[in-house]
Amino acid sequence: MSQLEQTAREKNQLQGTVVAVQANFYQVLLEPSSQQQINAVNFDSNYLLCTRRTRLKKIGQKVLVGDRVIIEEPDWQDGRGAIAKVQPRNTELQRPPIANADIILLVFALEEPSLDPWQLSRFLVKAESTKLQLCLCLNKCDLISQQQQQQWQQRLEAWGYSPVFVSAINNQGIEPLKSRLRGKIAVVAGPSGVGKSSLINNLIPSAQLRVGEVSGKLQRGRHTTRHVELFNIPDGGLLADSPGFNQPDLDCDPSDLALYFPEARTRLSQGSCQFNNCSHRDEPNCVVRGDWERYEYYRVFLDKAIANQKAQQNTPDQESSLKLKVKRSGKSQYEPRLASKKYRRLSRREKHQNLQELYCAGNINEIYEEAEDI
Ligand SMILES: Nc1nc2c(ncn2[C@@H]2O[C@H](COP(=O)(O)OP(=O)(O)OP(=O)(O)O)[C@@H](O)[C@H]2O)c(=O)[nH]1
Ligand SMILES: [Mg+2]
Ligand SMILES: [Zn+2]
Repeated sequence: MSQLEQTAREKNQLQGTVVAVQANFYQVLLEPSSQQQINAVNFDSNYLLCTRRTRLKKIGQKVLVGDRVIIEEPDWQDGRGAIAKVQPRNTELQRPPIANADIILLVFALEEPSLDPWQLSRFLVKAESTKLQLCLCLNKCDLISQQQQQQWQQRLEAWGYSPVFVSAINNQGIEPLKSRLRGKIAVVAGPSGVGKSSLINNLIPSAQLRVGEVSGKLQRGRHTTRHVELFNIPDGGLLADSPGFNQPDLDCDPSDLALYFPEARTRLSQGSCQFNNCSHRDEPNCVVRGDWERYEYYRVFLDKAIANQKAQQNTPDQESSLKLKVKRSGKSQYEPRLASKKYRRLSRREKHQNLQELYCAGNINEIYEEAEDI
């Protein structure tokens, strides 16, 4: 038993993970360390519906889905509790707002829609840029032959990935996938229609996500747009669905791009380029440039990342740096915007911004922001 667990037990406190937030209520999944206390009172659930202590409100401590929390004074009769403390976060994503995510479960289909290596690479680069762990899951393997599967496997291994081949409809590969997710908080990402919801329903039958239903032109699953929720995988692990999104932007720092290709990372770990700021294009004595399949992708993505960076530098975002102030006289003028809560937060958590695009589809941001501010 850890020191933390021991202290918690002595103080009659419980530990848990927030799995859903709605209005001022937090659904908390109690940790196995609390099982003794649960058994002692014959409580028949692993969940407590909690509020947040006023003290936390006063210090502006937000509680996010994924937060590990300490609950005090559980009311077992009503299944209620109060969150007294939020443990420090390991990671924090803005959209969807999830704390402590460990791993991105990137789902693509092998067929229907057919696997496009360029689109897959865009998602991979985006996911790599979050620095979270990555699990590549290729679904609908029932639609291709054994031989085709082997070809993909070899090709992706050469890229530096070891994908899990699954079929959400006939259970293939589900066990290996479960073992990769055990004990982790995973966030699902991937384009629309690849079977993300089907896969989650397979892993967690009680999730009952809608399948094959695409809402409007934004093409995102309906269930996921309402609120963020972590589903408990019966064999261990927590999983959040996310809306489908077809083309993440390549908006990373161009000089970091090579690090998001495992093939280039390997080459850079084995040697170094002549120039520190080598862009790995035409410079002499470059260790990255070479005969690997996705070197061409790197070049194309690099051009896009550079163009993206230039476009951002050339168009100062008036909206974000200035605000329109209407004076009493009725006249209006632009004034520098003081760092608003929203912008301050974004810059502080820059590291995680990239991931947002894996999830954002249109106005889903507003929906999340609203939910967060309730
Ligand atoms: N053949 C086959 N079809 C599948 C499999 N998994 C899902 N499908 C089908 O693929 C379609 C899309 O599945 P969804 O689970 O809704 O896909 P999604 O990724 O959640 O899509 P969005 O919510 O739009 O992002 C449905 O018609 C599923 O029945 C599979 O393993 N094999
Ligand atoms: Mg879906
Ligand atoms: Zn180089």
